[in-house]
Amino acid sequence: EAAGDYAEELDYTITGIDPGAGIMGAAEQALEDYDNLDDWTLQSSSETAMIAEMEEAIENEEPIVITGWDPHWKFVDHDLKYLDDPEGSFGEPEDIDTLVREGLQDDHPEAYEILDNFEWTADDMAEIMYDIVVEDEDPLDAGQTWYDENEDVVNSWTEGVDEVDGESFEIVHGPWETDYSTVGMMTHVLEDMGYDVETTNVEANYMYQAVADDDADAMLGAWLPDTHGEYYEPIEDEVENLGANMEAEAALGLVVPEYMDIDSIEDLEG
Ligand code: PBE
Repeated sequence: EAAGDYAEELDYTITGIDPGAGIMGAAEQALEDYDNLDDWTLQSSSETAMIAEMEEAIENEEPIVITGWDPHWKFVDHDLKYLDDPEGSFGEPEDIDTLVREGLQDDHPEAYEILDNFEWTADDMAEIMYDIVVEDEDPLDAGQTWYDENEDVVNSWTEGVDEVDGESFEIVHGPWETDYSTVGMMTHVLEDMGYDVETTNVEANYMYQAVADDDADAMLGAWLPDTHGEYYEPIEDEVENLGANMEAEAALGLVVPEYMDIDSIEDLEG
């Protein structure tokens, strides 16, 4: 197969995830930015369905183009590559921020301080994600394993913070394994400090609205400034941003199996 001959085999289709995900907006932007993608469309599904399609393609050594991101477990188990993005449709590596509702510091100063101290790395998150997706573990079990193996890290967030007595605390998160991993871990951290933690999975736009409306106390997966910019900007003044819990390691792009002999989005013919 010559480079770029994949378009027909792929039916001019990029395989994506849930329509509310920020990466879907970036992929739509790429369809506009690249002339060679004029005839292509972005197929929405879910993270689970996209991964299933990717794994089937890999099994048959067939081409596939997916919306991909870091941190993610999929790069551990499969030989994949990001396509170069000379137009910059997918932006630069960004931060993952922690957002809390206004008034949290007064109502739950202990949780506020822990969340303010919370920071980790893409490798940390990927360990939990791997256990969830590949080992089929429950997010809470995978989060507990990471916690047990990284007590020094957790202690650096909780040191000097007083325990509480069964106060309830609600975390809202998106429908992706990045968020399940983070929340699975943080639930144990807060529960060990005496909180009664409830977690709710919602669509991306509602996640931001819930914190702005005080329906939830916190969210831990704000991909900013770009991926979730359209959700964040309208409510920016109604939440408190505690800064990055992961710095400059979150990245988006179009991802293909290594065996496809193209290197750039520009190589996808249309
Ligand atoms: N993601 C994972 C999400 C954020 C976390 C990249 C799939 C998105 O909104 O695109």
